[in-house]
Amino acid sequence: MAGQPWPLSGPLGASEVSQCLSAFSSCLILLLPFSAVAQTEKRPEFKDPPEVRSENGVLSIELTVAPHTIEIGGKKVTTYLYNGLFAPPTLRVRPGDQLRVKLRNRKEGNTNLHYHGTNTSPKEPQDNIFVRVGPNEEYQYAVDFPKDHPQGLSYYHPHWHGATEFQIGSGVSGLVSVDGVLDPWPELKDIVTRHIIASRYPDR
Ligand SMILES: [Cu+2]
Repeated sequence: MAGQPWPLSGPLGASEVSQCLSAFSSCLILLLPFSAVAQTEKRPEFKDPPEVRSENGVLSIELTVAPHTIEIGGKKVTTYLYNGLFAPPTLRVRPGDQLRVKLRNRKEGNTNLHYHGTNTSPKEPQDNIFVRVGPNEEYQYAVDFPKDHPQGLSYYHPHWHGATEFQIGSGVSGLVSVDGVLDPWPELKDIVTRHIIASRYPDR
C-alpha cells in the first residue's frame, strides 16, 4: 500500500483488510529473527517511578531541579532532573487534599511548576505559571485540590515562558495522580496498575 496513508478511523473495506493482513504477515516474518535476539538480550526490569502519597489530606515533598549525569540506553547524558531522578516521584493525592511542594532551583535560568491537567487555582501559591524561581532560589507551593476534583493522571513540569519546552525536554517532568478512579468498582481494587512517563530528549 505504498503511497497510501493507513486509515485512522472508520470500518476497513475488504481490500484494506487484506492489505493490512499482508503487511502484518510481512512484519511477522521480518520480526522473527529479531525476537530471537531480543530473548537473549538482558533488559532492566520495568519499574514504576517512585511515588509519594498524601497522608491525612496533605502531601509534602521537596523537588530540586539541578544538572545530573545519568545513563540512558547505555549512553551517559548530562541533563536537568528533579531530585536526580530520570523518572521523579509520582505525586498521589485524593480530591480534597493539599499538595505542598518546595521547589528548589539549582541550575542556570528560571524555573517554576505547572500542575498540568489539574483543576486547581492559578493564584499564588498554587498553579500560577508566572511565579519565578531564579537560580539558587526556592518557592513553597500549596495547591488545594477541590473535593470534587476529577480523578485521573496529570503531570507537573516547569512553565517558565521561553524555557518551558527546553526544560521538559531535558527530563524535568513527573506525574500527578488524583487517586480514586477505581473507587466505583471495588471488584477492581487489586488489579495491577502501571504509571509510565515518556521523556523526549532533543537531538544534541
Ligand atoms: Cu503542561
